[in-house]
Amino acid sequence: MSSEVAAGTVAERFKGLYGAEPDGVWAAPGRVNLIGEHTDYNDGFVMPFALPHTAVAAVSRRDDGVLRLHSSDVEGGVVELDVDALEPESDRNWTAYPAGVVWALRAAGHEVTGADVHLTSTVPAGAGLSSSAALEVVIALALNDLYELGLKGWQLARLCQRAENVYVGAPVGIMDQTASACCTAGHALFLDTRDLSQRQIPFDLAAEGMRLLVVDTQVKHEHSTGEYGKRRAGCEKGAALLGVDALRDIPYAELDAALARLGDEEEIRRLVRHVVTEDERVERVVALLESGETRAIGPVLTEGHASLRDDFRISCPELDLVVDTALSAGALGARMTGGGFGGSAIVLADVADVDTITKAVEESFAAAGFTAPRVFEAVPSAGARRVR
Ligand code: GAF
Repeated sequence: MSSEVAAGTVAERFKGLYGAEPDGVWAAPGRVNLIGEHTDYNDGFVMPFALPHTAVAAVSRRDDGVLRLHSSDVEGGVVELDVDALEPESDRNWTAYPAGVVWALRAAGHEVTGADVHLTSTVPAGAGLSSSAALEVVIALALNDLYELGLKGWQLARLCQRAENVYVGAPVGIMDQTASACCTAGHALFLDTRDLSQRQIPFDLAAEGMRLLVVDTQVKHEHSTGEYGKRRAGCEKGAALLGVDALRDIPYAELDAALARLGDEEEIRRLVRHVVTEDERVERVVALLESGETRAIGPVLTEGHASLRDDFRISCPELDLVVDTALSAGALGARMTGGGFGGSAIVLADVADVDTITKAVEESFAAAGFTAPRVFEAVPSAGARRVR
């Protein structure tokens, strides 16, 4: 169902819950990251694009300090909160994401005095496709419009990241929120996470006879649990040992010298090597796409997977199986995407090979005794927007 069609259903349900039409309906997408993994909290480069899957929210403004939240994706009724009483890390439910955005807006000095919200999302949860960022951004955009805050996409993304870091308590970077807020249809977003400067890179695989498949392994991941935070802390330690603000500041040409300076810090050395080489891979992919050599990005994606598996150590048997099987079945490139420890892989393939690859991956999962994966084609889609 498109976000525009879902808008009607969501508005209808809103009326049933709250007894009046919503002031408007907004949509914000999940994302796939083409390349640039675990570089965002190192001030580096990323290259996500928006999925057609969105969180869709019907929202009305309130001026009495009450925030009412309801989702048709979760059991339970309307949750009612007092905006003055919102407290970081006090909520372990889905409501922490929208409430966190209200908290972050108010903490930044924006006078947001409440809202009625009903939402639903088609972004698969726990699949590494940014279902949380979509939830945050759709609320941020709705409140930005309803309270006439005049904030730009990148500013909303920063506030959503703060909501997730401080209110939810997950130490994520800025990629997912910026992707949801700023991506445009038919493009991948080349983002410098240090200053949030952006370039929209045309990415129309269909025109070139290729497809990008997303394979959701159905292995759920959770960022607020330890491993993501450990990698982040390890990267920060690496930057401190090397005397730079962030690993972004280690030039690729000086990587070997930097690694040598890390002495017997073997684990830190692996993290640093991943981040520095990954930034270089993003720049290579941008250069290839801009010179029309789209097929040639395949091996760079695959290199990225090896680095995440062997150096950053955040893959899992299911993700590795997708990559190995897809490559053996003729894929041009494949890698895990997102935070890791489960979630999804992406596969770049010629149209003619899509069915063979899909079947091979499904059969390999069955043979390994893994839960059947969910495979779909990812088309670069629009970023957050008002749909009604
Ligand atoms: C998750 C985080 F939310 C992002 O900020 C990013 O670090 C990503 O993992 C890894 O590239 O999606």
